[in-house]
Amino acid sequence: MPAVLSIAGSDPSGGAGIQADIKTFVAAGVYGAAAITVLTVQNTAGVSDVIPLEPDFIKQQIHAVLSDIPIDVIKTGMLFDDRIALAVAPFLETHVVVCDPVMVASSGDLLEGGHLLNALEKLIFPACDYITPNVDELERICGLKDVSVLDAVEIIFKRFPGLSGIVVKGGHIDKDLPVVCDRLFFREHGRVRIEEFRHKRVKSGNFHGTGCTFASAFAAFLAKKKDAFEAFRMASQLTAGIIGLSAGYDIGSGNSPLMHHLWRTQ
Ligand code: PXL
Repeated sequence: MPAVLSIAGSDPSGGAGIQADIKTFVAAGVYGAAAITVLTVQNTAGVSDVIPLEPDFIKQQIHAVLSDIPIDVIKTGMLFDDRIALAVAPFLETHVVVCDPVMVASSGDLLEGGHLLNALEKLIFPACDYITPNVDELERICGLKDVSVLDAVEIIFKRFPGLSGIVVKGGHIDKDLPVVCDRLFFREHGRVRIEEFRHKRVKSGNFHGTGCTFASAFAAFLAKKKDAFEAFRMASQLTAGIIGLSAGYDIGSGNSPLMHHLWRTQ
């Protein structure tokens, strides 16, 4: 049975974080486990508070899962600060890891405590196989403003020789165009191969948890032993499909979440 462990934060409104990850694992047809890093207080309108859990308690959760259940892929989400990154990092070495470098919510709320970027770079990325930034996160990670996506990717690949792939989600790029283009940059024999997946831009505004969903779906399809390109295409298709299905269903006063339960695998 393919199984994925998500190490991420809790969103009680069910739209993002651990809750979105678990729904995605079900939709993608894998067993899902979840170790919680932080509790947030939030709803569709935004995040109003965050309590990070004790790093030792987070370690115990991860150890309890990994020592008991065969996990194929680990997906990380909101790691929040350097103390949590330090607790999580040792568990990543032995697994395929998809890291969603969560720093800011789509509502604009900051999802980091202290020294997060530095901790991601020092402790987490060196142990990852894939990262799934949006363009804002890509710029922050590469450290340059107004850089092309390809240049940013090349800079990041140089700095992290163990990374196999960078998925850049297209939702935040060229927002006026009717098409969204997600891209996988995959390092193969010293070259970067680019795979693109285009889908219609949905103008719903129901995008809460889209990033969590994409990264979890990608991790799930890798756990199902798809290669990186197939896993990327299937994750794009699932995420775009659920965005489309969710368009007519607004819940909450703010950025409405995705309706994972409407997804049926063909
Ligand atoms: O979408 C990023 C994200 C990840 N994890 C948690 C969140 C959010 C955004 O709100 O709340 C827990």
